[in-house]
Amino acid sequence: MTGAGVSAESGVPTFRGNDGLWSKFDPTELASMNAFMRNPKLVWEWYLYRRDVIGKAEPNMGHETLAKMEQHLSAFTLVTQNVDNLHRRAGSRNVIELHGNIQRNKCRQCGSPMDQVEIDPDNIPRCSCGGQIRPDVVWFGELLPEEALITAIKVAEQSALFLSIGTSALVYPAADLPLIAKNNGAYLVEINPEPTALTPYADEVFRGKSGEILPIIWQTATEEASSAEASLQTDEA
Ligand code: BV8
Ligand code: ZN
Repeated sequence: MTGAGVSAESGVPTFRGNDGLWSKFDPTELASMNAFMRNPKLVWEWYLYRRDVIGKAEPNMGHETLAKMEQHLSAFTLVTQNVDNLHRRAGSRNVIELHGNIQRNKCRQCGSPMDQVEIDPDNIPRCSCGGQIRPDVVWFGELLPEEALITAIKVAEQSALFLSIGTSALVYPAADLPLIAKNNGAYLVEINPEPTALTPYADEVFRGKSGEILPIIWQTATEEASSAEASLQTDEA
């Protein structure tokens, strides 16, 4: 499971870091339905600003390594709290987006997708049903997409290894997933330069940047796998 920290090395500010998005704004001030009802122009300006930052960002070695893992491992699932679409741009296919995707729009009323609509914060477009167009992300106080959450819980329950990468593990119900995995026997690994709420429960902690640590983990794992393969062949020979 990944959080905003995975995109930090791509230049996308995290939420809680000192350069974080939240340092200037309070999340409930902007990432919530009542913020949108109170001031839809401000909320859309904030999302258009973030879309612009994300549009200029490139996936980093952390995103790319997770895409490689998906290609080479039979039982691998990527769950993300991020809405920045960088996992898909790095080549990940089966991405469970718990909090939606900032590149998508939807109608606030009927929920129909409205991705092609040009957004002018001063004159927010409406759906044919009359509903205002909003970003297709999960706001505070909103339920997560049911299908995504149910699948993520099922995968966490079945996992033998759960990597919590670049997340402060503060936002629920996403923050429940590593503990569900651990309570069902998974080996729990945290990759984060800082300690988090999850650190005390982790079986192993890599204290560093995911863009540096993930490639090393993958390199080591593939080297060990190929040497194990080689020794197997010599034994059989
Ligand atoms: C819900 C999309 C049921 C939008 C996001 C009162 C009223 C209502 C709800 C609540 C309430 N009190 C609590 C709640 C529940 C609330 C919640 O958990 N609040 C928290 C703050 C306590 N949750 C919800 O509201 C959820 N819905 O509960 O519905 C319900 C319904 C009605 C009433 C009650 C309950 C919805 C939560 C989803 C919110 N949407 N995003 C948008 O993006 O605009 S959350 C947003 O913040 C992100 O998606 C992400 O999930 C979260 C940020 O967390 P992180 O990803 O962890 O990022 P953060 O900056 O915190 O940490 C970055 C980490 O990276 C750090 O640890 C840092 O050290 C590390 N790092 C930095 N650099 C690197 C690195 N790591 C690795 N490498 C690096 N280079
Ligand atoms: Zn509509």
